[in-house]
Amino acid sequence: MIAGKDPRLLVRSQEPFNAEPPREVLRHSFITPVPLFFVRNHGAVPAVDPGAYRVSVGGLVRRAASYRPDELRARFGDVTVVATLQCAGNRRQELMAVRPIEGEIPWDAQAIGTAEWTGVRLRDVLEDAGIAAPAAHVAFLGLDAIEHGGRTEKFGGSIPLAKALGAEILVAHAMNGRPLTPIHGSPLRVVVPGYIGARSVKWLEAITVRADPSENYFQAHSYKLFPPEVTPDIVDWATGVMLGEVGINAVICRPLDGETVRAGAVTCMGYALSGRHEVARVELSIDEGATWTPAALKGPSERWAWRFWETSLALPPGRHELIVRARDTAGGSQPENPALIWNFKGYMNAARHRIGVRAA
Ligand SMILES: Nc1nc2c(c(=O)[nH]1)N[C@H]1C(S)=C(S)[C@@H](COP(=O)(O)O)O[C@H]1N2
Ligand SMILES: [Mo]
Repeated sequence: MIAGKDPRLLVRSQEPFNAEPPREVLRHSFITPVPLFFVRNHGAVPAVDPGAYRVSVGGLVRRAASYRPDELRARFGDVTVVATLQCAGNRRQELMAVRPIEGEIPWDAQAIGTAEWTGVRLRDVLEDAGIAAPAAHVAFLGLDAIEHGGRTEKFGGSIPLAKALGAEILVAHAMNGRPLTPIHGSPLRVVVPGYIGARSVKWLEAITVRADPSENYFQAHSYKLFPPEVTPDIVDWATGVMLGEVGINAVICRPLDGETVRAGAVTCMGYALSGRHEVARVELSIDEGATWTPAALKGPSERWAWRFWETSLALPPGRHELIVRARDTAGGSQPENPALIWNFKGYMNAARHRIGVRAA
């Protein structure tokens, strides 16, 4: 196992290292301990020379700059934001059960975690540099080189300028009160709460203000959404929708799928999140959606973090299918089943989560 990571992690690939915690462990704490926080790497963790490391700010700005991490902190000051990061591929396994998906990591529902991120506000850095017209997007580039289709390119992506100016967007140097570990992006990473994890670029080398979204492979090609009828052989990549904001989602963490529980009152718990609005309501059904039992929203309520929920269901002896559904404060709801939103890259599975249990 990687230094500092928990041996209970479910390792999806060793090189590059990709892993997620077991589902029942994920629900133990609102703030995910760093050893249990999922890891998503597209390439090898880059070797960073701490003495030479700087992050540059350029593009459509009046004063390009570059900073060592200590200079950045001294100039702009630290803030801490509690935020959930969720990979766009979270819950891909359920999409794969609908129809195969080739060449992607089979994430269960734990490619997600919540941390206390500390760093400077991206907006302070941008305003200090002086945003110049026709600025509309902010691009990030990492130091890690990734091979795809015979080329090598550093990992990058971008977010709209309006999002980049939000007080929640950080250039972070710490996670849960400790310096970032190499695998989570040290010395500096971006944290974009409310957006897919891919925009939270690790090992940050450059911030570039642009008129258009980044042309990096991971913005312009990968991390795009296509309708269910599009397959890899017919895809026109230009027509894909660039992913950013994360919608309403909910997952049952306990009981576990396939578990045998004692018949009677069964405690059910899980997480829900919305990157856009707030989680308004979580409900469970054991009768294929004919009736719904509300769950209580539990624990901390932080604007950019998941919401924990819990309820008790009366389960008579026999087999049961538990379904969870959530709504956000704008009335947004979840698709009824993953077949409706299947896409050949396996992104953004926010269908109602189901598990099977036996009560005895
Ligand atoms: N430089 C770089 N940044 C990156 C990645 C990467 O491979 N390289 N992966 C992205 C993806 S897809 C996700 S989901 C998050 C995962 O962050 P974590 O590994 O700290 O959990 O990092 C993002 N930032
Ligand atoms: Mo991701």
